[in-house]
Amino acid sequence: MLKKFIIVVFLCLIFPGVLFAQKGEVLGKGKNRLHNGDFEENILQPWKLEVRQDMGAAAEVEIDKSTAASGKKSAKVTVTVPTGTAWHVKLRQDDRCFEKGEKYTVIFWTRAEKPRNVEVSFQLQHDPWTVFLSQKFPVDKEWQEYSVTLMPNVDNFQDHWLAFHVADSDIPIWFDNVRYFLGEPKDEEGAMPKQAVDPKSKLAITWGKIRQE
Ligand SMILES: [Ca+2]
Repeated sequence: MLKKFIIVVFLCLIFPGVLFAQKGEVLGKGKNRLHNGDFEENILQPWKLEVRQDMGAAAEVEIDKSTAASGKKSAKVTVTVPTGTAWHVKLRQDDRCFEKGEKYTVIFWTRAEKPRNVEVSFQLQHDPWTVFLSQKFPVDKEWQEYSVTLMPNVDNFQDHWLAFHVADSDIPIWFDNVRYFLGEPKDEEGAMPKQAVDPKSKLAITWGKIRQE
């Protein structure tokens, strides 16, 4: 018993992610509903990389210490075999929450080895895989900040994911400083100081159509 306890404590010290809940919570305005959005720990969880090998895709993800929009690390996704269909590889965080009729904002930083696109998606994490919102953004070689604002017309408790779809290109892409909160960009609590370039293309969209994928 003591041995088991020591092992658990040891794991918690090595992997701080073990210490906090990984599922999204219903939090007040401006409070971040994502975990590990800055990729500063040497773990990816609760993010995961979904690779649809059955569709021919191949990809890998790593915590990259060589570039960051904030802190010292970011997440690098390399699609080694693209399929032309972005959602065949997705960096996603499951079990998020939103409430009907409220405004939500996701802010993230991204850059790529060469110009390419990325698709941001909010999707029901089981059949019928309802896409609550999906939006494509152009990504450049320099770090840039993007924001997406949505207003869902349904409640969702720990039953959708936020995902970045990248299988349409084999150009490596990095993500950093991802946040998801109730409110508009101005409502964010604890916003981190920007140490990268000023956002060149801060894009905002509003709630779009619900479609099936
Ligand atoms: Ca970081």
